[in-house]
Amino acid sequence: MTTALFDSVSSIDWSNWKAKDIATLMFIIKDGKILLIRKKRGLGAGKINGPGGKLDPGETPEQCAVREVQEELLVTPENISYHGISLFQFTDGYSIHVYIFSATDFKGTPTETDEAIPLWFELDRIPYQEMWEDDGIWLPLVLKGQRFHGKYIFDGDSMVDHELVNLGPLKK
Ligand code: 6U4
Repeated sequence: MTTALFDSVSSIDWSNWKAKDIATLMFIIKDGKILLIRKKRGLGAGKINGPGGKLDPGETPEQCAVREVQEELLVTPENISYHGISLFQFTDGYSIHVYIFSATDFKGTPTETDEAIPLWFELDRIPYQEMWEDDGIWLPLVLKGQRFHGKYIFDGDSMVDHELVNLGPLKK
């Protein structure tokens, strides 16, 4: 018999928890629209998500977020804000710690690459049904300029539990 190790947020000792991967997400929001991607490979391939990816050695989360948008969409985000973190524990043992940023401007033209197809959406037409299940919980806080801290338990593509703390407006 196997016992689920991770079945709820409260079953985890978060003070000693360390993610297997550290990654970032960057949401460019300009002129009433948000720039998302159809992810072509990696974790969540096929889903719509923000651009982002895993931290390279020696870079800060913000540097990673900018680099990933440059690599995935050939644009450089500008006027960046930091919103907070999302901690994901998967029931198979995988875990990922994601730093979340937004930007109000960018340089360049969003372009399809091997990793991603750029997609603009009106802010009231975000395709949550094609995104990770947690996005519907915290992306509205990004749109409202809020900071937050979230913890999520996933069994494959299904979210089994979560806890989200709203930390208030962005720091100026
Ligand atoms: P490689 O090919 O290793 O460079 P990379 O695109 O860096 O891949 P990958 O595929 O491991 O990273 O995916 C990590 C990305 O997936 C990060 O941008 C965070 C995002 N991500 C993972 N779980 C998520 C979730 N539950 N909700 C969400 N984004 C998630 O919105």
